[in-house]
Amino acid sequence: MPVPTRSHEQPDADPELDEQFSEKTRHRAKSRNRTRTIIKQERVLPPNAQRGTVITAAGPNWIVAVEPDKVFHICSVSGTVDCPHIGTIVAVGDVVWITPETDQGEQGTIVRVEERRTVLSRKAAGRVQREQVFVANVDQLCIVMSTALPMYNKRLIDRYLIAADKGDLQPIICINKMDLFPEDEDRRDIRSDFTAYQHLGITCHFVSVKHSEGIDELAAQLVGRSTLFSGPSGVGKSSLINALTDSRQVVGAVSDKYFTGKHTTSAAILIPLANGGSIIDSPGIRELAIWELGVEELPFYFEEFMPFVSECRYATCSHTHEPGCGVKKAVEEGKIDEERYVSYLNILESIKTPDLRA
Ligand SMILES: Nc1nc2c(ncn2[C@@H]2O[C@H](COP(=O)(O)OP(=O)(O)O)[C@@H](O)[C@H]2O)c(=O)[nH]1
Ligand SMILES: [Mg+2]
Ligand SMILES: [Zn+2]
Repeated sequence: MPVPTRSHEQPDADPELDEQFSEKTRHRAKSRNRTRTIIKQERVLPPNAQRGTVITAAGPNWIVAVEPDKVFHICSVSGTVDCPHIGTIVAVGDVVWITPETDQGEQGTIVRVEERRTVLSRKAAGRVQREQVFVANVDQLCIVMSTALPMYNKRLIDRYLIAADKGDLQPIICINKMDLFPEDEDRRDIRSDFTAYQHLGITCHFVSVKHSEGIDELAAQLVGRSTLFSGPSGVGKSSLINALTDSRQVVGAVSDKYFTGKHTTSAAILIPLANGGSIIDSPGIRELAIWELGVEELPFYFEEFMPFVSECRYATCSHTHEPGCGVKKAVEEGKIDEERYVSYLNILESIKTPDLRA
């Protein structure tokens, strides 16, 4: 294995290489769009309707764990689904009502989608303004990155933090592959690279799945809650989830039944935890364009800027080029983390010139 190197260069994301947007997914999304779904609100439920949770996608259909015994049903979405939201009608984690088709095995039709408690979403790739919901109703977002191969991307972490804040998810940061840096000095460097986040009250875990390091501490934070694991591909999300749950069994059971061959993480999948709560494994993402984020509201998502904003000479200060900017002064004096400020500039730029990213 090559010796990993760490550099402070943060690559800019490339939406075209996004794992989630493989040609296959694109094709599937296209054919899914062809069938029109009419959203009707507060339709009366059929008497045989049953409630359940969407655990993963299987082609154009959804696998729903139906209460009370969590029996998997493969479900299509009704052409006249009763749904309180537009855009992504069904997502993993959604609580839905289905009408089972008992004579044909465990199949059904989703007739109602309940209101979402939380969402993690982004602006969908492409020119059309559309929200893409990754997952609904999770409590926590565990942002997973690795020390190297690939090295963590703080620009992406800061985008995740905004998406979590908007969608009401509690963020956690998890840096995997600590085994690649056995020297104390390197480990100290890596940890100190995250002090700005610890100051913001975000728990940072430094773990190694390979050496079973830090896994118990992370597991303790997951009990009784639902947690989405998200990050670029190759950082060890699936390995980590295997170490924390019997996900192999769940993924295996779903794959045997609904997929021919192995189910790699091509869609998000919800895995229950033995002691309460659940974990959601998801495909790697490289790009996170935040849905509905205005230039004026952006500074509010950088909480640590707030005490200095009142010192700006101009009330409309964008904290970029203006003279007498309190935020820039605080960055120069080391009171605001320079890298967080770089993320601010980066996101501001992408809001102003969305076409460059879309
Ligand atoms: N050195 C090292 N490699 C790891 C560790 N965890 C996972 N990997 C490797 O990283 C690669 C990607 O892992 P995977 O779990 O598929 O990542 P995912 O794409 O984020 O789900 C695999 O080759 C794993 O064996 C770790 O703690 N240390
Ligand atoms: Mg994976
Ligand atoms: Zn300013």
